[in-house]
Amino acid sequence: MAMTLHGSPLSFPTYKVALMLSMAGEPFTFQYVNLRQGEHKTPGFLAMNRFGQVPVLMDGDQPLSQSNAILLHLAGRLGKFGGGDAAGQRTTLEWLCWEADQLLPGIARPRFYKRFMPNPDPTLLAHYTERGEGALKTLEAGLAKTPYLGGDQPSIADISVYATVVHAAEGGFDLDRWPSVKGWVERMGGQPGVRPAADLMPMPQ
Ligand SMILES: N[C@@H](CCC(=O)N[C@@H](CS)C(=O)NCC(=O)O)C(=O)O
Repeated sequence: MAMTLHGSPLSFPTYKVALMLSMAGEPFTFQYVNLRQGEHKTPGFLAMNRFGQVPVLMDGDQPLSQSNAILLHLAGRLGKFGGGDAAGQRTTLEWLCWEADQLLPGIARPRFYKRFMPNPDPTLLAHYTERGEGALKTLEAGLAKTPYLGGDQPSIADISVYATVVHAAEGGFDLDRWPSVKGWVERMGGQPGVRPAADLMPMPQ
């Protein structure tokens, strides 16, 4: 049965899951969730995701939440992008935890303040921008050593991190300062199935 992804094309965590499905060649149906209208806090949505956030992936009648947990589920279920051997899987998990803790807030919050808030608090913007710059520095060091985060092949760690970093300019970050990151973004962009968020998750007309 085809899977259904509930979320928004403007959401980096939703984009991660759409990218994984597309790169794995797995067909899915997209169901738009209007966050402005609070559709993610309705009883029906909360029955799928106790956290009241997008994305949710319905795999059959099983609702899955937390984007990196969904990626791990899909890597096991589809047998793709899991990170290879035990050492590669450990490295992949380390990057996934770091992505949720450091990278996503560091890039997504400045992008949210700049793109969706009329008068963002400058202290908060500076705080998260500093975290984003620190995350890009960490990423630059990692990608100077190997072509992908876990080694020679892309894994769910690359998919998770790419979904955010490819939009870094929207948060005011300049990838020209990070040549290894920039090269990796180009390599990831050339992988089969990698397409912009709006192509993978068309908004309802
Ligand atoms: N840790 C979650 C984060 C998901 C998340 O932050 N989703 C945002 C959209 S990008 C959301 O639903 N925000 C609405 C809210 O938190 O009320 C994941 O990776 O799935």
